[in-house]
Amino acid sequence: MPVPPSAQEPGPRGGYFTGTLAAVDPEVHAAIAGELARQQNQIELIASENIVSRASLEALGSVMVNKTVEGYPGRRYYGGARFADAIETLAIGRAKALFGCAHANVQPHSGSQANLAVFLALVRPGDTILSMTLASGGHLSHGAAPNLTGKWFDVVQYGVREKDGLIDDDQVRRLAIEHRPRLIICGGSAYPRAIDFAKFRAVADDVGAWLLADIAHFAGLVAGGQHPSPLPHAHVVTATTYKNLRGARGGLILTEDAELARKIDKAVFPGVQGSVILNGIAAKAVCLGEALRPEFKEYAARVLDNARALAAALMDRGVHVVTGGTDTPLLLVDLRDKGLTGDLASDGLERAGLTCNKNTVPGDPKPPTVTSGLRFGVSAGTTRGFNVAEFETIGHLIADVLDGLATGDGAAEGAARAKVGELCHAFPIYPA
Ligand code: DSN
Repeated sequence: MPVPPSAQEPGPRGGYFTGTLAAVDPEVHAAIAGELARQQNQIELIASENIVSRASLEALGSVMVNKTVEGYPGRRYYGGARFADAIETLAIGRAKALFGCAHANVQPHSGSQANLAVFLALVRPGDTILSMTLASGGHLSHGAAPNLTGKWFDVVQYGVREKDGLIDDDQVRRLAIEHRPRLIICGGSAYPRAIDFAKFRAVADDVGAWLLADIAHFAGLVAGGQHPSPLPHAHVVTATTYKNLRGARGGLILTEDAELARKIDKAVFPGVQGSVILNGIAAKAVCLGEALRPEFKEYAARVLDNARALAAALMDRGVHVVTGGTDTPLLLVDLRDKGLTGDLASDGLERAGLTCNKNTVPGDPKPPTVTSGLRFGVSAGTTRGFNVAEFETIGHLIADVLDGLATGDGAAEGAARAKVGELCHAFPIYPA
């Protein structure tokens, strides 16, 4: 007869319920320990990343991972849901309070899943949608050709003006009038400027379209009062929790409209998702609770100051910052006048301990695997404690590395690496 795990004698690695990861699976443990050291010793400038609190880590690693539920609080398809309901109800209430909206769905596993659910709720395959091109800062899940949304819908896309990198409102209106989309999307993953949601809504109203605002990259600024809210204007808003909301990975959908709320809930479950990732919902509840505290407003203000300080330091050093600055936690750099490509530049910066991603820029002649640009974000560094002075220093370190790559000065990366080490040491994360 098999012996249940609870009755097993602990072996050299400990028992099923007591053995630590280090003892049970040294290979996985070593990779996680390596990642912790990497995060502690590099400066994270990837715009979609942040550093979650100890409390979020605890919620994510909790026994909620064992529980399966489908449906919504009070309307589940499985028993034993009392505490699952309590957690999801908390997360929903906190999301509504944080963004000041009537309805929140906290179940999307990611921002892409949230967007897919909105498509399912609002449009049918073959319908026309209008969104921003990936190359201009849009997102894969907004109708990019290789994505399901690009294959199943008739996608018309607006871009940004090559001369200033800004959305061309006239182009948006002209395309909307010409193609009469059912859904218009604003927001994206590499557009650094504030979006005029009211203008987008006016266009949507004129052509009878729904307006979706994807605020994944600046949801924390909206929550912290540092960016206009899309909610009075967009019919539906999607966001992620893991960028500047500073939580674990996941998506959110918000709306003010009760009829749309019903459609969206049905689209998330059973439309595009099955059971709920409850440990993820617990972690979302934690980050939303943290974002409701007064200190989060101060964090959001520091994020914006830091992003602007980084942009200014780079421009002082002759680096071309697209649009000449930023209104969000991210900024985009065009490397063409330095004669560099994004892939080589991001590799050089990583050798110097500065992690970022290559990114296409407006009018980019290079493919997405190469690119002519870099995207930087300050959300993680700000969580670490960096302020304007540190981001000015980081701007100069980035410029030193780029100049070193452009001139063949091999010493630049090593010098920057030493300074990165000092900054990381002075602003530790997850101290032992
Ligand atoms: N959308 C990707 C990004 O912006 O980096 C992942 O969140």
